[in-house]
Amino acid sequence: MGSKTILITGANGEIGHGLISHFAEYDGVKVIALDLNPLDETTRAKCHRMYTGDILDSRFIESLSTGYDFDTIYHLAALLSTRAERQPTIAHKVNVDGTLNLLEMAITQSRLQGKEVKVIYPSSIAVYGLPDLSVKHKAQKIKEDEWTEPRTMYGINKLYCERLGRYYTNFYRQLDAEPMGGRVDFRCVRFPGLISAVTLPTGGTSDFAPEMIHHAASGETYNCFVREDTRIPFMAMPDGVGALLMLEAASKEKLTTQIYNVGSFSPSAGELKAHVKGAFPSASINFNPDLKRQAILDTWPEDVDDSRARGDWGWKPAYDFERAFAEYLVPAVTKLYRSK
Ligand code: AKB
Repeated sequence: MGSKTILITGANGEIGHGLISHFAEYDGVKVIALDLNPLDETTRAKCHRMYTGDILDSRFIESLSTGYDFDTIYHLAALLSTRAERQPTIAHKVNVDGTLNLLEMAITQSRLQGKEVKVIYPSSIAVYGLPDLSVKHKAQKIKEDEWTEPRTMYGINKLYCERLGRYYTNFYRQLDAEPMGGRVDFRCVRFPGLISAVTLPTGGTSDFAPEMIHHAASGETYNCFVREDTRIPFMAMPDGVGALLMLEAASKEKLTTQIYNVGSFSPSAGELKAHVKGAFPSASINFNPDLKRQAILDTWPEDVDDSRARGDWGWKPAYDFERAFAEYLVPAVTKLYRSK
């Protein structure tokens, strides 16, 4: 992989942990981790340096920039969709102003180093907004530029930040008499709901899938907050981490866009329940829809068309629905709760 310095914001989340473990295997790679909360000792030991700080603190971000020459910034820090709906102004600050601070830092870094700095950004299926269920059913796998009419603060934030990323790459300060130099190479994947066997997400609307699996493994009853026929795309966490790494590694000439859908499997909540019951027969799962959260999920697509990612940079998930359960989720969650 050669030597490089990588900044990871939101490093304490599950994607951050996955990236840190991956990069720890390469001698020349220095990871600088940033999060509001300190990392556990084992994860911290895999980083060159860990900073506890806020992406909204532009002085702090500037001071990071003077200390390192970053080749790539993985900007993961965000407030997820349900939480963002409850605290919209805070979400806007973290999700938008935080991203702006990081893009500004990337452009400064790029100028100082005289080369492009990559910004890898996880967006979400929340950028889509289908008007009603019949359109959702008819639309099936939707393409990147279809139905981008988000109805949530989080979806709006993500869509806008995708556009900010494009602006910083293609049109930054386009009226300046002299080009200032410095370019950001912004690359983004739109994630489906991610399911981790190790941690439970907080504050997302796709959380019903990981919650159902973790409750079953821990022997707790789960009152699922969606209808049984709810269908949105999901992905096993290792594929989520893999998608970001593949997109970072892709050669620029092959990229025909900066924003890529990535898909994996797309079960209904009822099909999820059947799989969970197959693995944990005594699991107690009831459907008790929260109509407001349900309304958000009804605007998200049933599935995404990820042919651009497949064609441009060879995207292919390692885990389909069966394999995700059999080889990743069930063994790992069983182990997790056995040891608790
Ligand atoms: C959420 O539900 O907010 C996220 C997402 C689909 O982006 N998991």
